[in-house]
Amino acid sequence: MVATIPVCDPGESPDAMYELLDQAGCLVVRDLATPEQMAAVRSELTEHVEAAEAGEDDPTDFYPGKTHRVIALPHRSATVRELMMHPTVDALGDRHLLPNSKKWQLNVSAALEIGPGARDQILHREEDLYPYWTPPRPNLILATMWAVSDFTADNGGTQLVPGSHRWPVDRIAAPDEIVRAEMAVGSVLFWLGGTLHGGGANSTHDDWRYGVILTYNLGWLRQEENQHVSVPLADALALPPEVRSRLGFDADYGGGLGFFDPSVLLA
Ligand SMILES: O=C(O)CCC(=O)C(=O)O
Repeated sequence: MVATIPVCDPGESPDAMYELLDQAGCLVVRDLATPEQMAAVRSELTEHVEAAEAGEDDPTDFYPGKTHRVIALPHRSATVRELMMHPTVDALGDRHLLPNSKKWQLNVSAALEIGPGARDQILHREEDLYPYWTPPRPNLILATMWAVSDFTADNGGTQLVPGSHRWPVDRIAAPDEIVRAEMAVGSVLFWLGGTLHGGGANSTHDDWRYGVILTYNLGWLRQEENQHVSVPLADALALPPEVRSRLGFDADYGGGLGFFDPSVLLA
C-alpha cells in the first residue's frame, strides 16, 4: 500500500479532523492561514532569517546543513502568536493532550527554511525527548508545521511515516512507507509526537522551503525550548493571559507544579 497523508479542508469538524490524525498519525489541513498571514510571518522574521547562517552539511549532525533556523518565534512575531492560538490548534490540542494533563503549552518554535542541496533529516519522533517510556508512548506531544511557502516533494516537504505512531520502537520504515508532505502556502501539517518524520531533502536549484514548526506538550513536562528565557518576562507579562499561559507562564499546572509569588514579579 502506498503511504499517504490525509488532507482535509479547514471547515471539517474538529472531531473528524482528529479521527484522521489519530488514525494516520498525520494530517494536512488546507488553507488554515491566509496568504497575508504567511506574508506577515515572513516579514516579521526577515531580519532573523537573513542573519541565520545556512552552514555546510555535517552528515553526522541531527540537523542537516543548508538550512536557516530561527527560534524564539512567539517573541519575534505577533503573527506566529496568532498561529499558536489558532482555534483548530486548540481543538486538536485539547483532543490529543488534555486526557493526560490539565493544560498544554508550546514546546518548541522554529522557522525552518530548507535550501537547495539540503539532505533528508534522520527520521525521528518528537516524543524521543522523553526516553523514559518506550514507543508507543502515551500522548505527550502534538506537532504542527505551517507552510509559509509551498511545500513540494522536491523542495524539502516534511517526510512522514503514516501509521508509525503505533509501531514498536525497533520497526524501521521501508522507502515506500515514507511520504513527503506536499501542501500550498497557508496549509498546516499536524502530526503526533509518536509519528516518525524529518525534514525533507531539497533537490531544487533555487526553491527554498519555508515552514514554521510549533509543537505542543503536556503542561507538566519540561519544554524543549525554554520559553522562560526565549520570551523576556516583561514581554510575557504584556501578553494576554491565554497567550502567556500557552507559552507556559502559569502559576498552576495542576498538582502544584510551577507555583510562584506574583509579588516578586512586581518588585
Ligand atoms: O523541517 C521539517 O520539515 C521537519 C523538521 C524537524 O523535524 C526537526 O527539525 O526536528
